[in-house]
Amino acid sequence: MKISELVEGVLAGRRRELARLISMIENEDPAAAEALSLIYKHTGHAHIIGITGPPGSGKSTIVTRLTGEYRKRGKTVGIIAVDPSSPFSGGALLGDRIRMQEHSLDKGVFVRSMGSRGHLGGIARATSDVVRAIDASGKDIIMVETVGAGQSEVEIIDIAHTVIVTDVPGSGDDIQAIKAGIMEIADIFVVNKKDLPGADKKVVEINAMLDLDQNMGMWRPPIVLTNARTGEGIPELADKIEEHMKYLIESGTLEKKGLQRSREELEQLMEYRLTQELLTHLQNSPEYESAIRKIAKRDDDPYTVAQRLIAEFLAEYTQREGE
Ligand SMILES: Nc1nc2c(ncn2[C@@H]2O[C@H](COP(=O)(O)OP(=O)(O)O)[C@@H](O)[C@H]2O)c(=O)[nH]1
Ligand SMILES: [Mg+2]
Repeated sequence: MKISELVEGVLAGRRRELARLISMIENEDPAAAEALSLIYKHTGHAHIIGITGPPGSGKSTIVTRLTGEYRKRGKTVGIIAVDPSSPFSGGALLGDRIRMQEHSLDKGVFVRSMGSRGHLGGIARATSDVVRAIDASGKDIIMVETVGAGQSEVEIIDIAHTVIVTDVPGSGDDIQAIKAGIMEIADIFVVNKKDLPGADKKVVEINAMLDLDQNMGMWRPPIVLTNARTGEGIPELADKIEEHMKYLIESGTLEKKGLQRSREELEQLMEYRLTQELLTHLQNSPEYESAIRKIAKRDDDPYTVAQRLIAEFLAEYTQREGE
């Protein structure tokens, strides 16, 4: 398939082409970058929601329920389940897939699971590109589920407009307790499994913690009680998510964050490209190996050599561009 056809299919919202592009992103196919650059202008419309929290707290069930709610409200939905432990087609997500089956025949829903192993640019980079592909395909809402067990849930704030942190009753001191670092990234708290004892106590605990937060801005994260099994509290959660987006727009936060993200992304890409160009250039230069040997023998120091090599490269690069 030609890139232009692939891009056309993604922009038309066709499932097959979207799945294909996501596989290319996953496999770090160089053609994916070309497609991503072509679709970029068509992104930026979806409300991206991150959902993180301890394993078993009900994230996948909440995502499934929210999907139903959004479909009722006439919105299309994309879902990405990021599992840091299992490879892409691993068994851990099978349960999620079965649960999502009620939506699997719905053309307004697109579901994808991602393993976080084997991404050179990191899981955040790959996830961000996959979100973009789904965004370009015209989905109104994109939900990203990550397990609260490492770097991924902190990286989710770079991608999501709204971060939901889930917890369950009675998880105070045991291993289910949400780490402080995750609490700080929450825009909305969900205390799921409200049918279990201790749900109200959990709300009190989170509120007490929020009262102590010195860095809170204009938005105080609301706490929503849900029973994701029955769907109780899910419409309220969808309302709070919408309210948060309204806040982001009206406070100017959305625009500010968009600029910040564009700056960071551009700088990361430039850094990567520059380094690649420089290293390619050096690989063909015989002096490079001898410079390394000199550093190892203490005949030269890496600080001076780095500065010299970059200066030489830039001079040559500028000359080459000018020709
Ligand atoms: N009692 C109860 N169980 C729930 C609720 N929500 C989810 N569960 C169950 O909790 C288990 C873990 O849910 P899952 O959505 O896979 O959690 P995840 O690991 O955070 O994605 C499943 O067996 C769900 O059926 C709830 O509100 N109440
Ligand atoms: Mg899950």
